[in-house]
Amino acid sequence: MTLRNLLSQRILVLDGAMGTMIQRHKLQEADYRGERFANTTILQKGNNDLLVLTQPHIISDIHKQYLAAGADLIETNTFNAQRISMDDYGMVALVREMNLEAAKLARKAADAFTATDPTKPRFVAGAVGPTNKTASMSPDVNHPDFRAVSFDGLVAAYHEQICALIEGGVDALLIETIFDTLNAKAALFAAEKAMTDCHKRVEIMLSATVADASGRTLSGQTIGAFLASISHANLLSVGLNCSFGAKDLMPYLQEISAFAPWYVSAYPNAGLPNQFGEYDEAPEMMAAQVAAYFDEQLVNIIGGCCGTSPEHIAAYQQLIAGKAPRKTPKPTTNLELSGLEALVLNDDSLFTNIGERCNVAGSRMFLRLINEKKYEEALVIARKQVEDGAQIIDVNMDDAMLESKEEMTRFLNFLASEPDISRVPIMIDSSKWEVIEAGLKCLQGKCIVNSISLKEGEDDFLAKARKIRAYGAATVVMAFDEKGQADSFERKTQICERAYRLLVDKVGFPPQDIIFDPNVLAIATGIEEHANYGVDFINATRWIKQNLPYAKISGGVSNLSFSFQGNNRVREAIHSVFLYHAIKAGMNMGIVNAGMLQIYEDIDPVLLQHVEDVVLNKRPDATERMVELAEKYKNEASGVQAERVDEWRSRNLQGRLEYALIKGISDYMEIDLAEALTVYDTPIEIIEKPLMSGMNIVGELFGAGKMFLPQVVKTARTMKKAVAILQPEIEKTKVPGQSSSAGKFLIATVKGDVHDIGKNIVAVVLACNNFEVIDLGVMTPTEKIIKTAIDENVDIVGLSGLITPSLEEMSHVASEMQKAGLTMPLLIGGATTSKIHTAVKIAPNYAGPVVYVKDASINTSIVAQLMSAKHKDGFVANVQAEYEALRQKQTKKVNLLSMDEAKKRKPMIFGV
Ligand code: B12
Repeated sequence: MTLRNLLSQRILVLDGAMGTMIQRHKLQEADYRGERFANTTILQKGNNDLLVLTQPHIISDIHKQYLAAGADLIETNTFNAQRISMDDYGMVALVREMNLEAAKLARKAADAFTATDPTKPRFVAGAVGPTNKTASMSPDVNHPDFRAVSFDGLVAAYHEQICALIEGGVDALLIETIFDTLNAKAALFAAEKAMTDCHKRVEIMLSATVADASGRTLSGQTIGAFLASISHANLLSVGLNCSFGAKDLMPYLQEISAFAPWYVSAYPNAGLPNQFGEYDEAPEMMAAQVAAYFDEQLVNIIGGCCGTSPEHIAAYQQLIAGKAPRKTPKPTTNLELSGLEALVLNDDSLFTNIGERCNVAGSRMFLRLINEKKYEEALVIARKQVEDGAQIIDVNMDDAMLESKEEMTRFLNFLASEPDISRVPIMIDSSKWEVIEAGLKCLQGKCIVNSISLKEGEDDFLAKARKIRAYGAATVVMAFDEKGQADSFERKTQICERAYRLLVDKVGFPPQDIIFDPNVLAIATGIEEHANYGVDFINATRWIKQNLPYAKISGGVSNLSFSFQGNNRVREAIHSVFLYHAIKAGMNMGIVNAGMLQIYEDIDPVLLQHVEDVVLNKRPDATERMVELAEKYKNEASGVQAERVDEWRSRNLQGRLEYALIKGISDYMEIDLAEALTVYDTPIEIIEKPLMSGMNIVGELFGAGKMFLPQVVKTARTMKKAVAILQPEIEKTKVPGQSSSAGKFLIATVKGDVHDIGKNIVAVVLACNNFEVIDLGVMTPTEKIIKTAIDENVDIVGLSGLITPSLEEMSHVASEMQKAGLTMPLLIGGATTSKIHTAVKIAPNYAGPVVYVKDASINTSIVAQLMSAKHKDGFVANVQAEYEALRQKQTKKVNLLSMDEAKKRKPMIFGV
């Protein structure tokens, strides 16, 4: 029976703490040294890993206690047994021996228990700790790019340790207490290498630790980002250990459990140590908390970390009887990338734009700053792109006068120190493999390599692809082969298909991690063969989408309009038209200059016609006609900046406000809003009528691919500015003389959602109605909402959400509120929410009142009724009756007919 087989049948129990069990022996310096190291000069007290050599009976005895308590799986005493940590004790030379001995001790103990009862086989996991150094962060505040340990240094240390553990006979490796995912990626890299070198495969288990209530690792990654970063690994299990006790670990475990395509483990510590350094959570207490993991079917492996003992393990062992293990979800076919946060791209995702300004070959300013070693200033360029809506940042250091490899490493290390920037995934862009590899060694997140190709033949292509996989990145594949760059539809599709088959069949590369760049080449060059380049790209994109499942398509958009350099109006129009058609054909992402995109709908009709002709190669004289027309725009500034002031300023008030919003022009907001205040009854009406109508147009254009994210970000800023201008006016509507609080209102945009304009408006309006508003901001985890609701004893909770996944998140918050025993009203709002969804999917999860609210002004009256002792019950009863009716109606709708009945009722077409 293998570990994997057994896991498919039941929950397995892992052992508990080693360190705190050793502490019970109150060992002194001499005990640690034993006879063998009596004369060593460095103090050894605390070097627990050394005990496998100096006090092996103590370690053996702890293993046996855990096995006797029922553990199926015990860990070797090797948490720190690698050269990086052992350097502190001057014991580097003993690393191999320690790991071999530790594995043998655990093996012997486990085998002895298996021999007494072969129906319960026992297994050994080689413990591989995080080391005492972190590869993603600088220990020196003055030098954010400094690293105390490198990826290569970690790989060498882990390789030595893991080889010895495998030779010593472990069944699995448990890479644990991960606080920096880059360290873990180095351990995974080393484990694969060690298994190849030792000609033996063992299972790999991973376990991360969350640092604080933010639910992130110490190096700043969310659980989702962590999962994406390790998605390349061939794992047995993933999970969480240590942290802050079983209860508080629950929400993070729920998240891992929902998504991880492997078995899930949890071995929390016995709470945080108290003021005396002791752990308070007794076995019965923890068992009760752990029981909740089983009830929710969250785990496949349970165990204990710091402060837990054989008594804890025995208690868990009793609990698992009859409990079903967690079911493993199907592996995803989404492209999952990450920086500090995850970026998941599926078939429904909108176009993803990649910021192109951190490229020394494309931005003179960036090149100058890198040349002058002004990294802090270069970071401003990266930050600006993220603020403007870039979801991935491309970094390129390919300049003949630069030490590209060193610059790539340094800049990526600097980037990692800026959470606002490093929250997005990075695209490592270079034509030199050594620069790409240097970049791969710096990033804890799952990044994209840009790019590899068949230029140097299959062997080179396969070797690079395997390396990329081992580092855990996705890759761009250029349509380039031994014969050169693909320029026709046939060549593009042929090369992409060949590359796809090689990657998928020979390397086992997940198809969703392949991003083809079928080459965006310049059109309208006057050379006839170039005329169809745009069309060939678009058609190749469509073909790839249809024939190479899950692969993505990207491209460098600005190349297309190269012939019109210096003529920004025309270039912007060409980019927008091209993107409009390429996205429809399936283009998923592109390297674009966010500042060089026109809104498709707004392109001057004559220009649009000419650009469509030239991009889609619609007529033989398209280039000629375009060149001729381009003359007209030559001296005009960028269409994005040069708004035709006169025309739109003469529209009516609603038209002007809408236009300003859609274009993101704030310059006239004060004047127009002052006028609006004389026209509309209340300031809130201005928000809800003309401004909202503008935002809705933006939403429609965005949804139809006619507006791109950076443009929407600009719009959002303008809307926020408008709300800020109106805020003092809204405050003036405050009822005078009412000083005491009308109640406490907690409001939050739910986890995974960044939209906050609507939420902020609701908060302002409530505050003006004398509510004490607690605003938890965006991306709020459920547990934070619940904790604040309890701690602050709020009267009402309001959730905002604008993207589809928020709907499910809101249902989840409702059920967690129910579990926490809350009863206050729950209000649901935001563009994607609806009365029907609230009634059918959210309200049934929560016994307290649940009310869908369409907008901020209705909210005021709803809240007033909910706070009124006189009206509350009647109002709630009405809402509940209405929602019940909606649920009934919905149930009827989905009641399907039987096959016979359906046949009977088939429509009579042509009398048949
Ligand atoms: C502006 C905007 C953005 C901005 C947000 C900036 C910000 N700080 O909020 C940016 C550019 C960052 C953005 C990003 C994205 N967006 Co967006 N965005 C919009 C847009 C155009 C307007 C939203 C808005 O602010 N409306 C104005 C406010 C005032 O309206 P409101 O929020 O509905 O609020 C009112 C009421 O609903 C109510 N209310 C709201 N909340 C609450 C809460 C309570 C308790 C109560 C009582 C009432 C209430 O009161 C408010 C005032 O009356 C909408 C389109 C649309 N029509 O909604 C798309 C839209 C919501 N976004 C969309 C998408 C897909 C995205 C992205 C995924 C795009 C991408 N590829 O990355 C990302 C999401 C990232 C994430 N994880 O959340 C889609 C969602 C589709 C879906 N069903 O999932 C939309 C619908 C656009 C579309 N048609 O495709 N977006």
